[in-house]
Amino acid sequence: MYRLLDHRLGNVARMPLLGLAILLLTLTPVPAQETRPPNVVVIMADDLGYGDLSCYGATSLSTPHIDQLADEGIRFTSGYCSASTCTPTRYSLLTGAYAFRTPGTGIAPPNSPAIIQPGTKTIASILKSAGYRTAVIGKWHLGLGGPDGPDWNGLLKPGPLEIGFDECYLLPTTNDRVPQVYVSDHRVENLDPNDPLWVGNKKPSPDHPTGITHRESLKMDWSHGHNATIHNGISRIGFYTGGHAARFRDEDLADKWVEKSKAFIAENRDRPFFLFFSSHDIHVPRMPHERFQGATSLGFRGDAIIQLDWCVGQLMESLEENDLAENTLVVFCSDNGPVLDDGYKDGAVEKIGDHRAAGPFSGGKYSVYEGGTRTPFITRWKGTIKPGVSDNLVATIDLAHSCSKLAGQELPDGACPDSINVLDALLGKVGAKGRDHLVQQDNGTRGTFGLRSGKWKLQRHKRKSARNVVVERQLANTAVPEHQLFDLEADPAEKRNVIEQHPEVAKRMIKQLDDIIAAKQTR
Ligand code: NG6
Ligand code: CA
Repeated sequence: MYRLLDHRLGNVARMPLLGLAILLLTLTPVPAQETRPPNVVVIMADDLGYGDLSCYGATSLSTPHIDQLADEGIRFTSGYCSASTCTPTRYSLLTGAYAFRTPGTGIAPPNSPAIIQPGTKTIASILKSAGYRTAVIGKWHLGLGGPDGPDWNGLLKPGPLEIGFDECYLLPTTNDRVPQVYVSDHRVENLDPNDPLWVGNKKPSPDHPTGITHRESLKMDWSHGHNATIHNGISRIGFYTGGHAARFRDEDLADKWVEKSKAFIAENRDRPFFLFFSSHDIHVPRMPHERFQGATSLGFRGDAIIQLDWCVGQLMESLEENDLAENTLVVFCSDNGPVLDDGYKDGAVEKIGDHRAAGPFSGGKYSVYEGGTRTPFITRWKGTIKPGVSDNLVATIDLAHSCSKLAGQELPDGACPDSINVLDALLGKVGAKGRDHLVQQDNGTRGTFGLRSGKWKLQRHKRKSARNVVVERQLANTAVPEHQLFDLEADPAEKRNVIEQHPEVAKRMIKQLDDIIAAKQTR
């Protein structure tokens, strides 16, 4: 009823009396479902692997809230993000375009300008034009500001608000990149103008303490990179000074995302909304709240998974409290596969035990092996989705097109060029098909790609080696031929290259990959 009523009342002021009378006569009850499309909540985890949840086979820890989501919805076994690092996956989630088509979409540095240009059609802008209230809460990592980068002490635009979000509450980059402040809409929150924030990539003064000069003072040591400015006892990527009143404690991030999300859900309970809940968990530095520290035997990496699971439980509770669980499509996904040591000595490697973060797959973050992009993927819509497990191929890049359909919107010409409408598969409709194929990329290394099509997986490497194979549970560079072909049904770990046995399949897929890369769009 909401949209129609709102639209009709919007015209009242401009109507003569007779028109008003006719309007009132026609204001007969309209079934709520007809005019109010469901809310969409996308929960994106950071660096969470296929095997990191108990509903995906983990036995070293238990994730009851995410497991419940899977029990009440669909757990996908071929759910993917489109890249094995953060920025390109997020770029594609929002724009529905493969990131490899646009240079400059790799991992964004602290002072990155906005990567998605104002006016670009995104999942948020499309849902907004369908009458949704739209918000992103949590990690952004898609740059802020014009070509000169973010004006940390002024207006941080363009950013999410210029590409379809009504509101945002952000960790602007990643938790391991400076600065550790919240961005609320266009500004750093709680910034004291007398203590301006400076962010740069060079040491601001010879005596500026860093992870190198003050290593013994750190509460978590670094292993590679991450040795510049120290905040909260943790040294980071990049340098910054000032903005002290605005700085957060890493331990409080999850609570903050939940608090802001609950408020957003409650405020918008009477209208359709889109919430992109963008968790920083389980990205480094893994520093969960004190109440989760020690929750698992896996160290802070495992404890951060428990914190993420708690967040999901809180969001689901909030939907129940507001009586919205039956009117909300929830999508749970990850932005790339797992990594153990990603720059800090947090015990992830030493305490891994039997835990297989990528499940049965090889590779992980940074890799085009399946472990890099095949990740947990769950949809739930109470009362509409029939619970189950699906082998349909679906990907985060498809959410833009699929959710626009859900909201009754046609995609504008040229928008979301690689986003396929897989709504029926996401909703578990009988006979629904997912994607036919998916291109998997790493951070954007020119020429390195995976192509999944049916049971087949083609890998293309233009470099002679790739950081792809798990060696003693850590990613390592190994020599690779230019093309490899794997039969994922027989060999999910991509250990037996069968390109010589299936030259016709390889030929077809090499051409298909070349054609997709050369094309402007695939939908
Ligand atoms: C890498 C960082 C890594 C992580 C990654 C981005 C080093 C040595 N490594 O450059 O720690 O920050 O970028 O991760 O600095 S992502 O999930 O946001 O893509
Ligand atoms: Ca990530």
